[in-house]
Amino acid sequence: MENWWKERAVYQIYPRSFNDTNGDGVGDIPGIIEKLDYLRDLGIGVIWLSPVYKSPNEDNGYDISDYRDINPEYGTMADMDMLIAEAAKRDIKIIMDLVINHTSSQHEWFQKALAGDEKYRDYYIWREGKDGKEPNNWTSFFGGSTWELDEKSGEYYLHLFAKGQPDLNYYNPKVLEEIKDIMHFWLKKGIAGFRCDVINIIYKSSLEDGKSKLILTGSEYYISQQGTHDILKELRRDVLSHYDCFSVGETVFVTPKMGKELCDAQRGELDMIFSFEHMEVDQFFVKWFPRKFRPKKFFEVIVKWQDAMEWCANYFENHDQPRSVSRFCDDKNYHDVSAKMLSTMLLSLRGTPYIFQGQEIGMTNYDFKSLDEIEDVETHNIMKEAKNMGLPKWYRWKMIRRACRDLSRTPMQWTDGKNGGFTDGKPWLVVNENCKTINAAAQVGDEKSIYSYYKKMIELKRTNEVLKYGDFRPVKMTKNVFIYTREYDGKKLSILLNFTDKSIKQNYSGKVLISNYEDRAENTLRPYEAIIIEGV
Ligand code: ISL
Ligand code: CA
Repeated sequence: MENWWKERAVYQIYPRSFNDTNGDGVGDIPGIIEKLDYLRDLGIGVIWLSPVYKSPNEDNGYDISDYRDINPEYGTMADMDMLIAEAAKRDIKIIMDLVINHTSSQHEWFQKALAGDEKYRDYYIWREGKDGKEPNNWTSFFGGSTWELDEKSGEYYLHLFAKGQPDLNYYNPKVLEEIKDIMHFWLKKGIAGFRCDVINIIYKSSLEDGKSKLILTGSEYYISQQGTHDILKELRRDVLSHYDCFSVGETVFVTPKMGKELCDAQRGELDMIFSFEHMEVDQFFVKWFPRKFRPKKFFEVIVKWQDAMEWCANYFENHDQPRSVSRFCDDKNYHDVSAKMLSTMLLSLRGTPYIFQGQEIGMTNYDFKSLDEIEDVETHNIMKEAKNMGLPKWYRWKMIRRACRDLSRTPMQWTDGKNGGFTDGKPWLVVNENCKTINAAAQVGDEKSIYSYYKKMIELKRTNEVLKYGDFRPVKMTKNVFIYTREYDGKKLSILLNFTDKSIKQNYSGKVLISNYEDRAENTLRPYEAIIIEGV
């Protein structure tokens, strides 16, 4: 018996957009409880809950002002305890987001630091300016400098993300002790682990000027430094190893070599990581410079990571990424079949599958009409920069359509009714009008729906040893066709995927385990066809 976290499908909930029960237009914890049966029926074994902690929401909860309290918008601690208990009744485990690179600037620690309290000042990273300017040339993930002036002290503080997200100082051992306490607090409540936000950049080995201009300037001094490895080992030794839990690291700019080190069981750091390379095939350097999606490149990157890692965290979507059916397939003419093809792929790769809310019904990117419709702090910051750089409007909109994080954050589409059944009030972010046709209510009872297909794939993955533990081997990668095998204990499955709207000649034989078409076409893969066969 391997670890349970290798045997379950994970479902990511972005609470703000999941289900609103009190009509304030914001999803909440009682709303999640209400939908637990839906998730159990789908076959979900683990929920990854994006942050529900107290937060001023400059970055929708990724700016935490109290790690031991619940954002009142989402409910109370009693609601959270109830969620954990109700999920457990349905054999669903919950992992929480652990955001420890930074806190919110509203966190008590930072407030005390601003007030000049020596102890808490040392929880963050402060520097004097240089020649009347920022201490170094580092650039933020969300645009502009990583430094913000604290007028009162005349010093700057470091923030790799938004101004309201000051970075913690891991040179101060007290900070890590605080983090350990917070982790114990939640694990004792019965949660089953953490998704560790930007965990490979928490330790900054130097604050010198950075060299790179192509990716973030300064990043060579914080990506996967030895100090981070040391912290992760300590967290495993002092916290995680005392519970039945797992950790998945969100690791930006990670290479296969770094990934292997972070997940090496001997070293004892993380259990698995989210890598980014497959999410970068449709961009030049950074996501804001769009590039045409080429399936072959995507296949190659997937193969590279399947080969490199002992165990992968597979995902095609999350709250920072566009909807996969819009991005990699055809969400208009082949919506149904292409969403099912992606499902086939996601759940037949080696590793733990992560499904982002709405992916299981084939939700699509929302087509934003104006900047006023967008809430995301990152998009607003970058658009200001793009405008100042003189990029034309048509190109700025191209950037938004490729990279805006709100593309996938629009509320979950439950029904074809008002606001897609998400809220009775005014939704915090616009609901996609295609909820009229794409919604859970229409799909749950329909054997042929995308939802039902996900359900079948999840069940197949859960019960089939080959799909769970089989070796992965690429067999064919052409411009648009990807064929690979999984092999275990003398048994072999072949997975055939067609990433175009054209039929392609392809021989295959054997018993079909699952397919997104109802019949079989000899020697052909039809548009976006996906087949798993026993044999070759
Ligand atoms: O979308 C991105 C920015 O261009 C990603 O690089 C993203 O910022 C990066 O993956 C880190 O994401 C995580 O940490 C951020 C938070 O805003 C994201 O929502 C979270 O997933 C800061 O906490
Ligand atoms: Ca609400």
